[in-house]
Amino acid sequence: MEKKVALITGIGGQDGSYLAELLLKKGYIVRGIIRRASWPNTKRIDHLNIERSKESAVAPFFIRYADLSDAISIRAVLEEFKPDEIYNLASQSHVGISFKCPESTLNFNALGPLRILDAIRDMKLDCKYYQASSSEMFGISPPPQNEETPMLPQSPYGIAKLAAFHTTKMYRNAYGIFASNGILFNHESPRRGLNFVTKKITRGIADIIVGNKKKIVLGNLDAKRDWGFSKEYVEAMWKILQHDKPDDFVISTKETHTVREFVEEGFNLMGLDWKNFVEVSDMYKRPAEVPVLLGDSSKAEKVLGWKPKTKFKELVHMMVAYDLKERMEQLGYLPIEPNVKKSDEFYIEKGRELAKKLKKHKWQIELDGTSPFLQERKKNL
Ligand code: NAP
Ligand code: G4F
Repeated sequence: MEKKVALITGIGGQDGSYLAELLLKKGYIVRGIIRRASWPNTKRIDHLNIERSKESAVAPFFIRYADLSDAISIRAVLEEFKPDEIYNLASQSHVGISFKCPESTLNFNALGPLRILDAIRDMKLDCKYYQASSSEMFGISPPPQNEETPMLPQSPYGIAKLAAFHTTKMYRNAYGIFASNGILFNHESPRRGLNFVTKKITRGIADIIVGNKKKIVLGNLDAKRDWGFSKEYVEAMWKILQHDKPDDFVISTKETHTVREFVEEGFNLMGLDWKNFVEVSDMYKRPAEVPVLLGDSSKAEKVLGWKPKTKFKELVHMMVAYDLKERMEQLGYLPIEPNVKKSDEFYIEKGRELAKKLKKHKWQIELDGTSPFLQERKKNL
């Protein structure tokens, strides 16, 4: 049987990288697009051998330059790859930044999907289309939110995603294109971008532990989010396109927690009181906020047989462990051993040991010579 070809936009992002791994494992030929400014920031997909892949029609993996704001570039990759499945994951994905850059957010996130869908229609491509829709579209609709919940977006990002959501449905209804929406609630991982709140917290904790940073400055600690694990959510994306008909699905964990709880859980893992290390600033508050997201993904469970495994505490544990490992290796607390696999608990335990050296309430580390880098820094204090 001929291998299926999948095209992933936003392949260099958190979800794109996990989805590429999943599809390659399933035997797909995987193609991706990145925009010019993304190169060489391709850390999440470098292990897939971008440069070494031979660019032939049957090569398992390679990428091209294209941009969702450039319809010519989109048509060129569709023409070249003739994909069986398109996963449109590319977007300006930061809600806070969408208030600062509303016009480009709407251009990429609302018009980008329109450009792809219209090219599929115009070129008469026989392919399935997945749209990365978002729980941010629900805005201030009270929880729990499911496929029937009214959408009342509160940000340029949410408005753009809602336009793309309806555009996807319209191309399905009007032109018979297999176009589906995954309405995904927040999902995180060690690969999460640095300015999303979960990663900012776990990276911040690791920085505090190694003496790189004194505090984490955050915005609204009361917001509640339904946080799942990205690697499991990309499986849902694939299942949505394997369903016998195009449809829209909420994907979530059915649990919600405040930002404060995330912070507390992370610092608790280190045996520290978060209140000594976190400051709140209006700088990170948004002009309008989505107060509570809590997804009801019963339809995906029933129709697709998809269910999340990783819940809140495991997610925090995994992300803190990853950032501790990275920082402790970078600063010489631990040797870099690429071929040695240690458990997450190992890094958490090492972090706890270092945390004991932090002087309470002073945000100061006792520089006892554990790390050669810190010894050097001590000299310059
Ligand atoms: P991400 O890590 O920010 O990845 C988005 C990718 O899109 C990045 O690689 C980015 O490239 C690329 N991109 C941005 N603008 C582009 C453009 N004009 N043309 C081509 N590529 C462009 O986001 P993610 O967390 O993986 O999320 C994947 C998708 O799901 C996004 O559409 C997001 O809005 C949506 N979503 C995410 C969540 C979540 O909680 N993660 C929940 C619901 C929906 P650069 O590296 O160059 O910026
Ligand atoms: O991590 P966040 O920036 O994620 P947000 O805004 O919920 O958006 C994410 O999830 C959406 C799904 O609902 C995706 F569509 C979207 O692409 C993105 O992946 O913020 C989470 C919450 C917000 O309420 C925010 O106000 O954390 C609050 N927060 C508090 N302090 C902060 C901070 N958010 C960020 N980014 N940085 C802070 O310092």
